[in-house]
Amino acid sequence: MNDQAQFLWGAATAPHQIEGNNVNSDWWAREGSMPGMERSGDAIDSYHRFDQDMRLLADAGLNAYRFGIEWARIEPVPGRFSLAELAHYRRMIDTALGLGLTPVVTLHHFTAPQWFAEEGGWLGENAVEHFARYVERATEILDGVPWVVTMNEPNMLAMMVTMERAMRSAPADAWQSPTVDNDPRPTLPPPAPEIGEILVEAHEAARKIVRARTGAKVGWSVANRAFVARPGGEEKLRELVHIWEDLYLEASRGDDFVGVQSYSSQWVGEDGIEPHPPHPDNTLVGTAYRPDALGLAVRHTWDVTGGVPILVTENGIATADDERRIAYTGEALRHLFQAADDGIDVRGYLHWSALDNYEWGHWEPTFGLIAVDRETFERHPKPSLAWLGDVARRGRP
Ligand code: IFM
Repeated sequence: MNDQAQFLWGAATAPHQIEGNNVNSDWWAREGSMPGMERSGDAIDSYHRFDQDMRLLADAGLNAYRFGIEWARIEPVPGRFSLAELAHYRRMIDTALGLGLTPVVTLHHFTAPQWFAEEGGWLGENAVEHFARYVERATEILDGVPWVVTMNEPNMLAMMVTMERAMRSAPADAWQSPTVDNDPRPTLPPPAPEIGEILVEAHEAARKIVRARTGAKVGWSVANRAFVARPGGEEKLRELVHIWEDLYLEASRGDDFVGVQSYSSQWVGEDGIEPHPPHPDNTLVGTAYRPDALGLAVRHTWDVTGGVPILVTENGIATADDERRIAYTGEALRHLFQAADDGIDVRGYLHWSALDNYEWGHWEPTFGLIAVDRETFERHPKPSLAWLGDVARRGRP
C-alpha cells in the first residue's frame, strides 16, 4: 500500500443520479420514452445540497469525494457553454477542498447532452471532437483537482450504445435495464468492440487535454465483472474478458491511474456468462453477494495494465440492510488490502455510493451510506457511514 497519509478514503456519486432535473441530457429523454423506467425527476437534489452532502462525508472522517461534472448542463446547446454551470462545478471543487475532501472529478458518467444523442451519440461523425471540445472547457475549472476520471465505465457505456443500436430493430422494451440484472427480459448484449474503440479514442483525446491543461493525474474507470472460468470455460472466458474488460484496461496502460469498479463476480462456462442464479443473498440488483470480487478485480486490472496504479473508484452493494452493507464492505476491503500486501499499488477506496440515488431507471436499489427522504430531501446517515469513517481513521479494515 502506498503512503498511508495519501490513501484516499471516500465515496462516489454521479451527476445524473443525484442532482435532479438534468433536462438537457440524453438520459432525461430516454427516461421519458422507455417503458418500465422510473424517472430521475428531482433525483435527490444534490445540485442544491452538495455542500451538506460533502460535509456529512468529511464529518464522518472520509478524506475524498468522487463526483462528476455534467456535460449536458455545461454545454446544453452545441458550442454554447454555460459559465454559470462551470462556476457551479468550480464551487463544488472549492467546497470539497475547503472541507479537506480530495476531489476526484469524473468528466463523463453515462450521460451526454441530448443534442449529442441526436447527432448520433458516440456513433456520430464528430463524437470524439465534440467530447474533446467539452473537455477543453471543463479543464478551465479543474485547478487544484488531483484526480480526473475522463469516462466512467466505458465498457458499460459501449454496451448501452450497442443495446441502443440493436433497439433500432427491436422494440424498446426488449432488453433488461442496463444495471439491474434480475429481470426476465434478455440479458445485456456484449459491448461491440468497434464502439469500444471510439471510446478509447475519446479517452485518449481527453487525457491529452487534461495533461496539457491541468496538473491532475488522469485515467478512466472500468467496470470489472470478476469473471471466473468453470472447468471447460477457459477459452470462452478469454474471449469474453477481452470484449468486456481488457480492451479498456489495455487502453489504460498510458494513464496515471486506473479506476476499478467492482460489485460481484460471475462464472463463465463453455457457453458463456452464467446468469446469477436466484438466491436469498442476492443484492437488490439481482447480482450474487461476492465481496471477494474486489480482490479478483484489482488483481486482474493490475495484470492487464502491467502495473498502473489503482484507485478503487466504485465498490458497494445494493441492499436495504445496512448491516449487510458493512459486512460486505469490510470483507471487500480485506480482499483489497490482501492484494495491496501482495504488492499491488492501490491509492484509494471510494465507496459507491455516498447517498441512495437514482439507479438508471430504478429507485429501489439503494447503495448509499446516507439515506434520503425523497419528499423533504432530508439526509439520514446510515451506520455504515460512521463505520467507514472509522476504518478511514484507522487506515485499514
Ligand atoms: O450506479 C451505478 C454507477 O452509475 C456505475 N457503476 C455501477 C453503479 C451501480 O450499478
